[in-house]
Amino acid sequence: MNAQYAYDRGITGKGVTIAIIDSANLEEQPEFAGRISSDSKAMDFRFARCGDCPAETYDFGKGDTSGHGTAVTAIAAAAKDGNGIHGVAYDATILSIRTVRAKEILESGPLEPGGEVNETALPGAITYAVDKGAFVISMSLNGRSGSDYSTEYRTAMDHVRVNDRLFVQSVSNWNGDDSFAGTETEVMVGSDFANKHWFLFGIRVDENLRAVPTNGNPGALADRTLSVVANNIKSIDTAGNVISVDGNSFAAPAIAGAAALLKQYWPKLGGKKISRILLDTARDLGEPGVDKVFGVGLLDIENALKAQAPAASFAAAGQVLARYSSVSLSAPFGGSAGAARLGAAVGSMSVLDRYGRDFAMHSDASIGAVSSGLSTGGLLAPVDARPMNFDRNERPGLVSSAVGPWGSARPTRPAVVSFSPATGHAVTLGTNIAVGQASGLTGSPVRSIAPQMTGSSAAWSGGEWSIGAASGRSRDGRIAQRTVSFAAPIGLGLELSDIRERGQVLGASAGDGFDLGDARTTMATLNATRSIGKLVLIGRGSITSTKVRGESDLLRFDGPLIGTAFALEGAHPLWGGRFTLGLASPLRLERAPAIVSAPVTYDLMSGSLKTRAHALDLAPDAREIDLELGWSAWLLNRAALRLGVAHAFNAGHVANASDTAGFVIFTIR
Ligand SMILES: [Ca+2]
Ligand SMILES: [Ca+2]
Repeated sequence: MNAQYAYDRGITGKGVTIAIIDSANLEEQPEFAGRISSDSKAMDFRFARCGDCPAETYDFGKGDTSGHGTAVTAIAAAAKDGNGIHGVAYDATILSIRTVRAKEILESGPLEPGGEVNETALPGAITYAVDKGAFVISMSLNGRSGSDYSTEYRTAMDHVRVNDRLFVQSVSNWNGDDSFAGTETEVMVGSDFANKHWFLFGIRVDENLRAVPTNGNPGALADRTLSVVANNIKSIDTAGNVISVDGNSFAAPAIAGAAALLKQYWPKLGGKKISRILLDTARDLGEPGVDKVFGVGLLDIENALKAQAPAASFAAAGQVLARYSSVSLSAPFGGSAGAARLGAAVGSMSVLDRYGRDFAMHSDASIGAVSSGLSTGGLLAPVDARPMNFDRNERPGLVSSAVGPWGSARPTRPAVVSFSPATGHAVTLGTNIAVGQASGLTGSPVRSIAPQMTGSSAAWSGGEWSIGAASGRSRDGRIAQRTVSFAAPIGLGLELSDIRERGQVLGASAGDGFDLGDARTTMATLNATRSIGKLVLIGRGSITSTKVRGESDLLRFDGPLIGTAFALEGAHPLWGGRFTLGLASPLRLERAPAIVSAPVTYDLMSGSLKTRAHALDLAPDAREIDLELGWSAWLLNRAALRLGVAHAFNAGHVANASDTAGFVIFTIR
């Protein structure tokens, strides 16, 4: 019956009361230790010792003379204690109700309990079970109607219905016997079937799921009948020894145990709904559909515990969770760390199935992240040819022009022209050159936003002053950058950049139908250069402010995004070249307040979604620090050699991530 699925989820029937109306008022014994309700009792046996004698009642107290009640109870709820057997709901509370007649009515003295059912006590037992909080009542008995107690039976079952409990009964063990027509069951359920939604029949099948020929049948209640393997199964005797048992009696308590498992997990569900779930999720046996041999089919607890809704509804729920999957967060947000944070806020929700049961659903799709690994940074970006040996003391006129050897990697080839309008002054004009690339081995602080922007530049320098301007855009046209820079003789420089992104925010992007908005970033960078002997120290610090407009309903930024970046570099002549040691940190957001529409509940049947606005800061916790080591030299004034190695700590602003890259670049002009 696939109950392991329940146990694996900690569903064991704990806290749910199963009433067993049978021959036993169970004594404490290891299989039921601590779980027999103190309300357990023997129903009074009413009798008269002779024709004229006054009516008496007799209480048989604790015990189980026939052993039937013990064996039935064990199927529902014997302990999973490593000994003997265990019941379906092995942690359930047991309300043990003994309904037996006297073995013999004596003229005087105490009576002995017999094996026969005290039918007059059954309606009272059912009512008592409901009143003492039993959710499910299992009764492995049958009987003909026509007694004086029909009204009581019907009233008792009405009591089950009104309190939304569940009554489970076994079909007859008599071959071909209709267990409904003309029985107390018909009285209880009603010829009009008014109480059928709170009633289940259990019928046994053998271990090969075949019908047992001697079974009775559920008659008109086939659609309220579940099959259970109850032939040659293990139970216990009154001494707790394992025995083999057969009979429909053992089908009903198994169903009661299954109902208790569902009740534990969804306490709000009543007998009507839980029985409906058990029936709907049973596995059809025999001829297709409901039949009198197997009822609706084999009890399947695993299936009953799973969300039930059309497959298309699950797919639609998956789509709801996947709405964010096209989002890809960039390095300033911490890449994968930011994606994990956003995913935690929006990656799961409750789904309600056709029975109103809630299940946790998690997204299959994760939010993407753009790596900011060193390999995507400045190290391996194409290096533009520059007039690297320009000598500002040359006479005025055109002094150099250069075309880089990486032209094939670009739609057009980069070109740089420098000339000297007056002695000591230089003007450099460039076109199709890389824009936004900073010095330092790991490249620009905004390298992860726009690793390759090309455009034009103009710069003038004279004395120790310089002024420059550059503008460029990315190959896909989504990012445009304009920069002005200024350097003063005291070794201080200021650079202001305006970076405009279309449909992305600091490199974070999303797929079709999810517009992150347009971002405009202002970046201010302060440069300082100082020479101490042959050692040159360069420091750079940047601060950015990003405004986002026109974003999605699913994700919007609540105020400007503030980020920082810095770099320190020391350079010293070494081995005929220049040795550099650098410490850098690429752009990292310090503040990125976002409001996301987080899915909360999705109704699989109606498709309605409840969301809530969830505020979170998408700024990363960690900060990437890059340690850079490099050496560059001109060889014969026609070729340049650059080599270096860099290691990133907390790479991509992800705590404890690391990245290492090395490179050798040989340039021939
Ligand atoms: Ca056991
Ligand atoms: Ca069938």
